[in-house]
Amino acid sequence: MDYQFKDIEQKWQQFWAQNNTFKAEDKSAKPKYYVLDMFPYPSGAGLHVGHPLGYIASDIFARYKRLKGFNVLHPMGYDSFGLPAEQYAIQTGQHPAVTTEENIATYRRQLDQIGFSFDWSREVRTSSPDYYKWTQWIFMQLFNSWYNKDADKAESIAKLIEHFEQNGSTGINAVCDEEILSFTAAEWKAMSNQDQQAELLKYRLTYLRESTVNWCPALGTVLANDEVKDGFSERGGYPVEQKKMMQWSMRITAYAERLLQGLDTIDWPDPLKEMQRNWIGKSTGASVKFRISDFGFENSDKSEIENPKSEFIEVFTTRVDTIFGVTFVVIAPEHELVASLTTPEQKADIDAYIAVTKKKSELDRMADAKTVSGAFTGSYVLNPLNGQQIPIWIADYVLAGYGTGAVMAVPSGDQRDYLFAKHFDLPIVQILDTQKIDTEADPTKEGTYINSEFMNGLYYKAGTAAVIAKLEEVGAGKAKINFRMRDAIFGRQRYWGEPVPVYFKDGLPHLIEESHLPLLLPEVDKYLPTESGEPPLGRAENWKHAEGEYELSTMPGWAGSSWYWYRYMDAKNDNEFASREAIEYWKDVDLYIGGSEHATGHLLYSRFWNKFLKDIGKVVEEEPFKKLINQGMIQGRSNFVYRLIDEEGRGTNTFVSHGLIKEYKTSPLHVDVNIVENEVMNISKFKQWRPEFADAEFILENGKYICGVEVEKMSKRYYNVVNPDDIAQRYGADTLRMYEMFLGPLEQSKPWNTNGIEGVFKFLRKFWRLFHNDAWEFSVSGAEPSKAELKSLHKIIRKVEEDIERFSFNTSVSSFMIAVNELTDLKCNNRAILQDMVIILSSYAPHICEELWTLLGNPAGTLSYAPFPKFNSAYLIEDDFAYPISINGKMKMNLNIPLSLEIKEIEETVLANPDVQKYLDGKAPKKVIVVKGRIVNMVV
Ligand code: ANZ
Repeated sequence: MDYQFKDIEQKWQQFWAQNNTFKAEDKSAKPKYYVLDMFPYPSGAGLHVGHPLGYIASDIFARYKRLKGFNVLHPMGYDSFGLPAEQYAIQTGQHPAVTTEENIATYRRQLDQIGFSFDWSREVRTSSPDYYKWTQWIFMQLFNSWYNKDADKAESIAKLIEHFEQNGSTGINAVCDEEILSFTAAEWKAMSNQDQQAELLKYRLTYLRESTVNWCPALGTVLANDEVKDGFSERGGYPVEQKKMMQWSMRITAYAERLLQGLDTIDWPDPLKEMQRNWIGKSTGASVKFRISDFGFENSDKSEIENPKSEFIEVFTTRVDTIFGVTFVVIAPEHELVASLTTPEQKADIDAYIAVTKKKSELDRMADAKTVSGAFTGSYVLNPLNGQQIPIWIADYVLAGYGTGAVMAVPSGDQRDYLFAKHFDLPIVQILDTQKIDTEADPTKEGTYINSEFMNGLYYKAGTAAVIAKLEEVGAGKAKINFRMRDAIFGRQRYWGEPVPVYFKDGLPHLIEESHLPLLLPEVDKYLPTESGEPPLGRAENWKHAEGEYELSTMPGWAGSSWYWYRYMDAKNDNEFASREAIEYWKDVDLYIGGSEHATGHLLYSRFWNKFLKDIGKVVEEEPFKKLINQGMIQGRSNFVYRLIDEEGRGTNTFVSHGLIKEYKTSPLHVDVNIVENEVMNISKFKQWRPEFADAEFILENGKYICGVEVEKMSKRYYNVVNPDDIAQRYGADTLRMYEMFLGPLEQSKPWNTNGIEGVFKFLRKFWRLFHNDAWEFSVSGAEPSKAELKSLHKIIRKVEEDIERFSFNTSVSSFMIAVNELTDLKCNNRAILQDMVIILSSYAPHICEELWTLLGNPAGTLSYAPFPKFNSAYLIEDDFAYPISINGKMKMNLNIPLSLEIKEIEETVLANPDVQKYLDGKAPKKVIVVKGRIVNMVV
């Protein structure tokens, strides 16, 4: 029979499903291998051909590992909470659970059609209560933990309370809020429960705090920084503004150093690691305290100034060695000391400036490095090392949330400080370095020179270490490491997410009982905020904890995806998020494949939660994903038609073929790529495509309408979306799988181009042909394989093994084609050879291989666990050598001669060869030189 891919694929997909072929064993004597895909958000649009790229690669790898004798865990699920379903619900009133369910069904159908070897018995859905029960449970563990810097790990709050009861707050070295209280054990015990709880909240790993957030009024929610692009929401493109709100936060900063160090232990792409390093943003420097001087208040009415909150302004600097060049200090407009430092004379200026700043987002503030703005507070600080008076300014280039929100400005060292000094006419002091000792004042240089020395009256440039030592001595500073990373906001004012398992009593949060988990998402009448501006959960009726009000915000999109790989290990467990046994067996993900867009979101949060779960003894590995690969994007390949423009500049209903557009005035228009084949448009389909084209006319080339082409993002908007369903229908899943790999290296972005798919389809048919005679009857021979056949086979065994191990899937596809061509030329129909070929090809094209495996007479069942053929280098040893034959030093030809022949025999073979005789023209050579295995040279 000819290659009937439809029947074959359907048959095997059913077989795999019915027999749970890919169910991973919970316990096994085999070594484990965990291949994970980033699970999809099931959107309404379904999959396009770009989505399965990574899934196909991981599936090939998973199938290959099974053949190699591993117990493979290769699961799939859905990240099914999220904004789009909710937006749709708002528009249509449809419950997000219903649309999510429908979308999941579509995804599942599409995935099944591609023949993935997923273990569906372990499917997870983040929006299902038996899953989010454990997301809530992890939240509770975080709430019940604090970070002990001395132990460098999270510990239980109970342990912290114990310490407070015995020793008060002394001896605690925690990652916590800045304003913590100092107290004795007695004072702690004397505190009301309310005050104790308020204090503990400052230590918890998930905690409430007022923070400036990206508020998106149109979406009615707070967005993470990476969900905002240029002041608009990434999804939907709605305006985003800055707003202060009480928010749940996650103390990810506690893990900053470990998140950084861990990167050195994992096999991830370097650019991705670099993005995480930048995001974590470790800076080594110093914090310096500048005493606030009352100089500025002398001429004004001090009584109007509220009691200064602090005697110092603390700055963070990475260049403490420039401390003698400080000519002003700048604090962020939001800095808590602004009000107390502002003199009455300066108040109007400062207020006006703060009003302007409020309108700018942090990103704008950082991006806007060129325009200088700021205002003088009227107050001064003293340089701790030379007592100089230094004015205090506010400016929005200093960010409130970074370092201490205050900088010592050094115009001679820092570009922004320099521009600021020039603009406001502030002094610029050059710092003398060792080479400049003798040139006290260099008139060619701007500003005043100052010696940077403070020891022994000698003129040195003070080095960082010396300055820090001096600052420590006078109690004005110390070495400090600062991280750019901030704690992560963990709340959304939205409906379709995990409820936070917390209720409020007397203004403080309390966890619900663990036995009450999951805290179910309640029903609401509308998915919109309440009239009083509360999140949608505020609409739920009779949704109340016995002791107080439930938290109304839900968890952010990243909650459910920050631990899901553990759930797959033991997806049905009702008592634990996964059993100890399962976690100790599967440990971590060996190979993770997914898009690079998750570089600093999902992949950072997951590492954070993993480290936390390790600290509390629930998991065993410090890093969750040992190896990670980012697949490239598949871009769309758009087609264009060219509308003729008439004399008045109006568009007509006539379309000019691409090759002729130079001769006319036209304007391009996207056309559906599905009605174009090899750039030739199907005119009648075009007429049906849209009513306005029903009587379109065409200016053709050679009777055809040829379209233009461009590579763009694959998007509905460009009519260039190719649906894998169509490809699978037309060519089959095996062709689709191989073709997606054939497009190019996995990590690279590349345009989808259906033009080449025929070639892959023909290859599979040719492969099928090897097993069949001319009448398309299955027919293989039991004869001994020939050397040439064995050579072809072992070449491909080695190649495919090497390729898969280094994730080079595209190169294998071309090698398969070469191998099948070779075997076809050899007229190979040898069972032994073909059976091994079937196994090798099966991870790429599993359906056809399963069918041939059965036809070959193997016992009923699957080849998924057959042993991968063993490579034997002996078959590749060459028997012949193509000797170059030279006459009088000139190379004339190559001659294949068995390597086993000795010099005399080689000489005889050469001389007997009719072609050589032609060259010799009947003459006998004077001399024949034979170098065995190298060359034959004759002198005539
Ligand atoms: C004095 C100095 C002199 C500085 C010099 C730099 C160059 P990174 O590497 O990013 O950590 N800075 C500190 N806090 C800031 C804030 N909240 N907003 C804006 N800028 C801030 O950079 C640390 C440097 O950035 C610090 O070192 C400080 O300026 C500034 F020649 O202090 B420097």
